[in-house]
Amino acid sequence: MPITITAFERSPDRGKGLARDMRVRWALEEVGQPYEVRLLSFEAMKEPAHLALHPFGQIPTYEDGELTLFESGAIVFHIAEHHEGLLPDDANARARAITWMFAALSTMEPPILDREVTRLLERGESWYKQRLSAVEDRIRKRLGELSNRLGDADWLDGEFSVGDLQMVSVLLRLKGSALLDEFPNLSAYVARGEARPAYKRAFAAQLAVFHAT
Ligand code: GTB
Repeated sequence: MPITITAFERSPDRGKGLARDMRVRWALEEVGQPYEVRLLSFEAMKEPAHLALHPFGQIPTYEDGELTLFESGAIVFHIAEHHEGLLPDDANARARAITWMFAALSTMEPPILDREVTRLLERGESWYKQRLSAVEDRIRKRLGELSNRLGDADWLDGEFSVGDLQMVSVLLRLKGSALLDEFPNLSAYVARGEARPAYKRAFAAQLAVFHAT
């Protein structure tokens, strides 16, 4: 049985590749593992068959033989640990790549998610502008720190790793915003990620779903 992941039957992002199956697809493409995709409607995600795989009724999930996983971070980490290509061999470099993966998900992504929630759900509030500005300041601070660390390097720690895959995926949520444009080295870093053949294959695959449905 091939690896099977789940994804939106009809992604609300209309094929922009922002749903989290994209990170899993990208990781699988980087390590050269074929996979199948089971597409789910919002209704199907909340049905018992899917809840048995994912307690929160979300995508993505990952099935490989007897193993079922949920949480894109855990899935991508599992793929990186079990296949060549996303983690360095040297033990210390490997630990640093894992650190960057966590930094992407637990330091960079939360304020970026806050911004999305604010823009989506709080626009009508009297305090909307102040809140958005405060959230954007928090993001700007983190981007500045990341930009300083990256400097003029291509990737965060030597060769491309799972840390870069997650960091680029998180920063892509800001693509097109003035925030990312304030940091040209980060914009170029994101563009380098998008230029990887594995990213392009993953992106095309999720876009094909949007066009087909
Ligand atoms: N922490 C989990 C993970 O990383 O796997 C989060 C999973 C998650 O948020 N899944 C979302 C989902 O299933 C899809 S990706 N939502 C349906 C539900 O909860 O009922 C999040 C997402 C959705 C839409 C966009 N978009 O339109 O731009 C971007 C990201």
